[in-house]
Amino acid sequence: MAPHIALNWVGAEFSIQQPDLEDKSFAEINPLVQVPVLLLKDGTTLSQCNAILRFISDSYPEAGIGGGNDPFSQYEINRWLSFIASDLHRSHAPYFFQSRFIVEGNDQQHTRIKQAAENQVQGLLKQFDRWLHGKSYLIGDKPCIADAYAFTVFRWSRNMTKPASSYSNIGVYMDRMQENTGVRLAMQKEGLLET
Ligand SMILES: N[C@@H](CCC(=O)N[C@@H](CS)C(=O)NCC(=O)O)C(=O)O
Repeated sequence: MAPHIALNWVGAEFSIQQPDLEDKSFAEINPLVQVPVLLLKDGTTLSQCNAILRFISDSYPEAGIGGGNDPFSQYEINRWLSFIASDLHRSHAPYFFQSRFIVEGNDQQHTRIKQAAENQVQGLLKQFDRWLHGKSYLIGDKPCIADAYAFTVFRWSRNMTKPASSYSNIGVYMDRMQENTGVRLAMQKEGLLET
């Protein structure tokens, strides 16, 4: 959803597909069998969410969603992108896929892995909530590519005891993002919002 939001923001011409990850033909497109993947008109395949987000922002500099030419803004966006991908995104993996984290685990072990993941996510959300204090967006007064990614990942905790939206600053931030046209369009298209 993050690249989908960014593509809306820059006004790109594109279509989206929900691939069947079980289908062997998808492994030919991305051997890691993961989304997102961006297929360009010339047949080039781009993978890795942050690289795709950068490609979109750099391809449409006039949209101003990648920090422009200012090295410090670039650094700040890259720092958010790294944190979201390497820390926040990854820490959700054991919450969703316990069997990848224990060989032949039983239900009780799976429950404990899930709980540990939830605890780790909560620690990161707590810190993220502090960082968001006084901010409308991650950098400056308009959304950037890192906001598209943060909003996407915040939604994943919606079934946890304490979802991201229940943190005061994150909750207000998510409401603000959800009012954004590009975000709403992406959510509608992905069936995540009533039309
Ligand atoms: N490092 C990759 C991670 C992508 C990723 O974890 N994608 C998830 C969806 S959010 C996925 O396709 N998971 C399928 C699976 O792991 O089976 C990126 O940044 O694009």
